[in-house]
Amino acid sequence: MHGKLMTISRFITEEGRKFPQATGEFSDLLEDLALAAKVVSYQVNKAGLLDIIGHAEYENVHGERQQKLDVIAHEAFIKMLDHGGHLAAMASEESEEIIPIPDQHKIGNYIINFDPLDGSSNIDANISVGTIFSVHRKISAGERGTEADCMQPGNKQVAAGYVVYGSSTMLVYTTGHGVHGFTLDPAVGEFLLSHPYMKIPERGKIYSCNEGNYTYWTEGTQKYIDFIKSDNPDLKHPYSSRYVGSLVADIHRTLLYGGIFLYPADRKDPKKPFGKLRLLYEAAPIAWLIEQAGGLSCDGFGSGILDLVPTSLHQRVPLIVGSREDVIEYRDFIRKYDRK
Ligand code: P6P
Repeated sequence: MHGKLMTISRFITEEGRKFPQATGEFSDLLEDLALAAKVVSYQVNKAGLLDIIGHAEYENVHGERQQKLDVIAHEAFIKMLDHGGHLAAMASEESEEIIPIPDQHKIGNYIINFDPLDGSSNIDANISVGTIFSVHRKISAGERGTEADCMQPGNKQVAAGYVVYGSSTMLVYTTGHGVHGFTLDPAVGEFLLSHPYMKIPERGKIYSCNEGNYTYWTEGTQKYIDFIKSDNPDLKHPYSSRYVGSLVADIHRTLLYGGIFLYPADRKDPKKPFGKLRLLYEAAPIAWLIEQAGGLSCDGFGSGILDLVPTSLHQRVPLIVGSREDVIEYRDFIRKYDRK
């Protein structure tokens, strides 16, 4: 037996003892999340067999055709989380409005923003997909949670993380005391601690972005990408390009191997001037997680992601995130070429 097998429940409890201010309620919420992740993992891994691949009958709130697994994941997280007594409201990518806690259930002191199944357009190609979640304390006065509780800046998060449904299912989270990774052992149905205190390398050798959008990026972003693809002697080392097109898969690799992930603002679609990714349940949790692992994040316009004050539930934001030295180098190009 390699070292002691630490389940996520035991780890959360032991970590909770180190930080007495963390209430038991908070630990229970994380355990509910882990349970929901097991349910979704089972569905995702069985997708091909249970004929739930392919488009659902209708489109989601953003006019995107909703994959059946999207719907299953969305409903699984709601069903697993709405009766634990820890939440006052939820917000999901798949729901235009916030999701209230049913009348018959106890209302708690936290809210959760989540993307139930990010990257779902890749499901048919059997590419890794993921769930992303962000937890805040309720701040509104009334009993029930409100949009204002969900629309807090990333620097107010109390927990954030993702589940990556890949060759194995992993849950990676932070509560502000480091980043910890757990791998699901299907035999026992437990998430076991496999990556304690994860740290992102100071600098990586991989850049990750959709270069098909190059024409639409700002000059600073274009010059940065040109630089890391060049043989400029100022370059610390050559870079490789890796882009899955599934946010959780690209971020998980960036966390483990280092480097930089970019979904910058682009002028491709005037309706989406800030790129494709959402602030509340994609960029903010990812940015906090990477910063907790020693990395950096920015929006390409001079702000850190965690300082952005949300203005709408599903607002989009550019996301540049990764190894400290790589993000600092990117910011230098933005400062040099984009500051008018
Ligand atoms: P593009 C998947 O659809 C997703 O929402 C993220 O998971 C991913 O990072 C991004 O879109 C990919 O977008 O425009 O490069 O295909």
